[in-house]
Amino acid sequence: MAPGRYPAAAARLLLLSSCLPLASLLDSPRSALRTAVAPTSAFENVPLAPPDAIFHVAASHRADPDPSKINLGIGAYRDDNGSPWVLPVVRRAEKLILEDSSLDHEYLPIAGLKSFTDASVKLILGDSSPAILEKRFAANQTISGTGAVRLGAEFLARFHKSVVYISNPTWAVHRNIFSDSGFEVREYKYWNESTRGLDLESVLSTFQSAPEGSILVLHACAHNPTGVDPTLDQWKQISDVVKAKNHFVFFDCAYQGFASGDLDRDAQAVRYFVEEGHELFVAQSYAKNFGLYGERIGCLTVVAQSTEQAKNISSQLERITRSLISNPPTFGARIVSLVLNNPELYEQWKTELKSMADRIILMREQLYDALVKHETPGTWNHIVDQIGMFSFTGLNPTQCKLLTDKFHVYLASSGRISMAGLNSKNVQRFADAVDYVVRNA
Ligand code: KET
Repeated sequence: MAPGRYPAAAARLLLLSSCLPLASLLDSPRSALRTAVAPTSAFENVPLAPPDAIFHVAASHRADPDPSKINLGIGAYRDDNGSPWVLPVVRRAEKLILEDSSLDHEYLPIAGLKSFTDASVKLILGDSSPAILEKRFAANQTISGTGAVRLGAEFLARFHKSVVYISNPTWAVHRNIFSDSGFEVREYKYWNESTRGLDLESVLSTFQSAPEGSILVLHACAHNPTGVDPTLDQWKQISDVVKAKNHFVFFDCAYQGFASGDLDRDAQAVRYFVEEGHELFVAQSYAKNFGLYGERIGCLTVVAQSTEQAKNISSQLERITRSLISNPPTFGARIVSLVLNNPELYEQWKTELKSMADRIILMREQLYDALVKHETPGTWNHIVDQIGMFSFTGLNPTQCKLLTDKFHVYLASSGRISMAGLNSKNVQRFADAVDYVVRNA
């Protein structure tokens, strides 16, 4: 309640009652009394926030009655029929959970389900990571990847207040998370429009000239929205600058296994940085690689310099978690924990994860072939060269709008498409539409 509002209302009531005899106040119609004491709104100056770019695309797609509509907006996997896919291994785990009468609905510890966080650390860092062997890590279960980035940002706002650098372009929420946590947010140029690839020179020179100890937000793999990752050699160059300038790296890892179909390959940047001795944060999401979007299951993994530091950091993450969400939810954590800790389920998961990555790669090839066959003006190699869930097509906002208005294709105005929205039934239609807009807009 805003201070001052009620005292003002009370003063008005006092003035009213001093002018009128009490009896007439009691006699007066109730509505008049209510009008007389209504407090002024605390929200008079609240402006309308712009709609979220990605969720707005999803809502527009939902509202379109056209049966041939195509949704290439949000990064959520669809099968070849365009339907959400519950991984069979997740169904198996759900069944095991439902049949396990020893499970209850008690609160989890503040840092989450330990069998889940332990397995998450191993998944991203690798079993033989120096950070694990030297016991200098911490992990906190979070509300999916977004919650992990936010928890990390809240921690850094208290214990390492510095300038934050996010890539341009990046997942739109990065800027809001860090500015909501009180940071000055700057950008490093990541995308080279002419090569449709990584602008390594800009990345390195920005990091070189950034104030010492800056916080660098890096996509661990399958960069969103460009689908362009540094090679291992380029990661090495980035690591060298980070070391020289004592920067702090915050990896956002929302697509482990989705980029290449191989969990270890997609973790190579994080693991390289750990081997090089960097302290770091990694925000992990199980939305995409387990298809657990709505279960909001993620983890913030911390690599520290010593066991004692890791313990202290962990205690502070718990303190922050307690006031943000008290403690995290159980269901998603139980599913992921069961799968990661059971060798048979783990193997099944890896196969199913690869099948998602492979279908996306197939769609890249089919889209590329169709555009080449059309002789659509421009070069389209980037469609097959980029990796992960998204392709940064290079289509401009006018072309994107025409795709929606004329062809019922929904996508972000940046030209980013979620490859998972394409399937064997609509990829040709999409290529035809792209060919039309490129020639006409
Ligand atoms: N990081 C990145 C880079 C990312 O693309 C997403 C989601 C997240 C974190 C958060 O995922 P979570 O569901 O909190 O585990 N990206 C897709 C969905 C979204 O915008 O929320 C997207 O870009 O479509």
